[in-house]
Amino acid sequence: MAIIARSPRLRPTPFSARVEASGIKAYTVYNHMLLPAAFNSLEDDYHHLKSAVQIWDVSCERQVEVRGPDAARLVQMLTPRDLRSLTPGRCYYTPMVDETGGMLNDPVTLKLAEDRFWISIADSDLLLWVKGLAYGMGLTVDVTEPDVSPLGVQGPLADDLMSRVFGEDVRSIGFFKFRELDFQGVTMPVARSGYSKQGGFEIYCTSTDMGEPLWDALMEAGRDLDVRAGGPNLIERIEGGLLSYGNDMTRDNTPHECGLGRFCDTGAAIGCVGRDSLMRMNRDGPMRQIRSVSIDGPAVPPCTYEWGVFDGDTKVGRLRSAAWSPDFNTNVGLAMIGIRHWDTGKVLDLHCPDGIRKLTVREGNFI
Ligand code: THG
Repeated sequence: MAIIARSPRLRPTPFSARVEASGIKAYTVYNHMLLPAAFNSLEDDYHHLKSAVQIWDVSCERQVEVRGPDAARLVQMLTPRDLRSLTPGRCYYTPMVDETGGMLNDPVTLKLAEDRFWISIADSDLLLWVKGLAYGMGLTVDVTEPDVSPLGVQGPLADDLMSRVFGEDVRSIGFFKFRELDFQGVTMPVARSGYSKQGGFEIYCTSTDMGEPLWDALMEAGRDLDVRAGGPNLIERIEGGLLSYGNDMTRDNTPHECGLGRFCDTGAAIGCVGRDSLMRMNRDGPMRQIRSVSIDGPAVPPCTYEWGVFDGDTKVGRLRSAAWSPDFNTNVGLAMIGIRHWDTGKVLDLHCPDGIRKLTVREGNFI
């Protein structure tokens, strides 16, 4: 397959030189930035992620900073999650919707201070929507993309590695909480979060200049832990049911269709621009929803567009992500399935590029 041509539009990151030196094999593009997709191979990276610790260049999780007297009001306009309980030092997974209740992004929102938030975005230009709302509503806020690049430390040995660089205190950081910690004289929020189910941290590197020193310090400290460069792993994130905006969901989906209803308190989220639409739809519940599925047969080819899910001649859903899972010895996937077909154990036909395969709806995620 052809390579991707480089130009300033496809932004490098503070860690790009180190990622290249680590033998990157495949990138994807995310928020107009390079995101590592594979180093050794998808499967080798997967086994290593589940057994050791990896450093992830997730700089592409760009921050939308909202700062000023109207910051809290503006951030609540974006999401049906009730943010009154979001206190400084905490992170919330926050579905963000437009006025129709359609998903615009599914970021992690950090509250740095009463008047200052970072919205750590998935792959859509959320900054433009936030700036538009701020301007249109005449709000007193600054909406910017600061020089902040998250670096993930993911895997079962993440606590051991992080404690060597940031001190033993990191072990007591709670899930989806962060602390401002010092690295070589620069303060960086360090959160217990990340796009895997293996546990770990995200360091919000607050200066491009500190990117390489930070990467090097972690690699050096973790040599005996077999630390390696890695990235969000397609197989592991499907097993864990971690959704990918643009792959598993788009603006055509509500949070409830995405199974994100547990992160919504729509009635209490006064000011959310999608509140009325979501309240109307929530009366009856969604007509389709994302389900974890297994797919028979050998390893599926890469799912580059949605594959139809059929019950006989009737299209009842679409598969959005899939990969071969070595640990579960089957193909794992995430599919949007219609209400009459989404029951656990339901067997449907998946129309793959290489033919028709059996697809089974699961009770929950694999991990
Ligand atoms: N970390 C940060 N920013 C991000 C991501 C991240 N931005 C882009 C993308 N990932 C946003 N999407 C997600 C999806 C899932 C989770 C986080 C961000 C996630 N979910 C957990 C789950 O579903 O099990 C826990 C959520 C919770 O309980 O609050 O972690 O990874 N900085």
